[in-house]
Amino acid sequence: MKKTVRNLVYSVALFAGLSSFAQSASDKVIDDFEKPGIWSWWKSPAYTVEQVEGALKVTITKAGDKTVDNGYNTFGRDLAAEPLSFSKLNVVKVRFKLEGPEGTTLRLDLKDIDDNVTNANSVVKKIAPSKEWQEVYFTFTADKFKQSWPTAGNVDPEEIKEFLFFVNAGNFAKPYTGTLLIDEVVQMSADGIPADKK
Ligand SMILES: [Ca+2]
Repeated sequence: MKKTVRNLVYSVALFAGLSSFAQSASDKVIDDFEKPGIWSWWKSPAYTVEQVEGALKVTITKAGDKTVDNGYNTFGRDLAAEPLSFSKLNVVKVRFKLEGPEGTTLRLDLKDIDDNVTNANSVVKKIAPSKEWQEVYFTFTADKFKQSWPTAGNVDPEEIKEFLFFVNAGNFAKPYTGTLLIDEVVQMSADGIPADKK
């Protein structure tokens, strides 16, 4: 009897867990910022990062200004403990809110275990301020796995160990100051991208 009750409790818990799993089965949540503490995120001097109400709050100061990191200011996540394969799940979805007087750009580069970075054909998205959460999708097709700086090379899509985000990268003439909130970062397949967000 006890065992039956325990199994029932377990089944209900499992069902509840599955029901709350709103993503498609193949999606991989990289971070949702719900657990206390920020794990494996790092930043350059143009940013401060903190955890606020289940999101990563990135306070941006003059990103793109050439006097800081040559105008390519990054923050990112270290995935080295479990490198990711991008052969099937080749899209990164970022759920975000931009608080700022105007829009800017968000770029995502991937770094492999040999420190090669997808910077030859970088994936850059325009982002606009909003009161509601929005989603932006970074798609890494095969042509994106190339490095041009500091030397030319290939990036291994099977062994990605780091995400590097850039706000307003290289826009030297107009540095960006504002706040970016990131609610969730998800690795997913290209079929999951809504038609209007491709
Ligand atoms: Ca969250």
